[in-house]
Amino acid sequence: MRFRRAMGLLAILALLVAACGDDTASTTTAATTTTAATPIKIALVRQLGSGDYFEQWQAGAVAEAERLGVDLQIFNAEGDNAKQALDMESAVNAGVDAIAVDHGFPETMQPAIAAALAAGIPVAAFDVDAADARVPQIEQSDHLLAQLALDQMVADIGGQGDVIYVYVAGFAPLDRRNETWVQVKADNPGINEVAQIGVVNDSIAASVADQAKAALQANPNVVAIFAPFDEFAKGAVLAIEELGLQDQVKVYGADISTADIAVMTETNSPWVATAATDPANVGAVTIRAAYLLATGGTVPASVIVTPALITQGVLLAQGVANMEALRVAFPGLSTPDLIPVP
Ligand code: SR1
Repeated sequence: MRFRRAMGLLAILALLVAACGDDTASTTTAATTTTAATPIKIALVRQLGSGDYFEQWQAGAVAEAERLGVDLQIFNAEGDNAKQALDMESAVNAGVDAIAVDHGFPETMQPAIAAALAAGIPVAAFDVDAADARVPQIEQSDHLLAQLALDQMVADIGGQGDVIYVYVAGFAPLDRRNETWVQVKADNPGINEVAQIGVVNDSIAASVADQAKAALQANPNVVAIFAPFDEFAKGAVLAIEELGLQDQVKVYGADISTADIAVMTETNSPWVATAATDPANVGAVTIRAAYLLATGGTVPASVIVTPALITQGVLLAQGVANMEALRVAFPGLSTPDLIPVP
């Protein structure tokens, strides 16, 4: 009898141990499942990273990556094109799920993008000509962007006058804006481009200011500077203010930031209009495109983020002093439904 009771107790104990074992097994399984669900890895390979536009753009990209639970690895070549090509190689070797390329020259980036695609890694491109139909091209409608600023300039100067143009060839967005400038000049023979200046280095505004000052001194009848990049526009403003020409020469720019808004709205600022998107929004759109590619979704071959014309008059009238207020005043600058990822 005692033996049977002991056996019974042993059996109950065995059942309890087995039950405990089952719990342990399911916990382990759950833990393993969590570990297996590794985040999507995206590499962001940038040609440039400094300056208002590029800093805001990256902040938007990082925030969107966080929202999507993406492991985002950022490479910034800081203008070194050979390094940007090497960064692409590093991204491929890191085995990321997709690559987002931000700016870059065709000669360095097209072979690098082709290599990434050959390795089975999808690529989304912002402001870089990938020359491959598999790579969605994201841009800010640079033709429209330039047209918006130039329409304002042509109206303000009555379609005629001496103009300084700020441009550096080779950057896809600037080349597209240049096509519009060429057309506007052809359509308005009274507009006389007296000087072309421009540099992209690690102190763009200061360098352009030096160039603009010399160009203004050599051309005393200039009435406007077309500077379709905010670092160019800031340089133009510095030169005009240093020469005391605020009442004679106006600046028509591109891009916007809180710092740009401050420059545009300071007393007697010559920067009277800019055509722009919200750079943070564009960075977010680009990350969503790369995320969809990484997860088997489809992205249109061409993704356009539409710019708006932002004038000094509107900023002052609406009391816009920073990007937060600008987003409220211009709700179209936010495009959460462009390349939506829930
Ligand atoms: C050097 S390229 C600078 C431009 O890139 C982006 O498209 C911004 O709009 C900026 O103007």
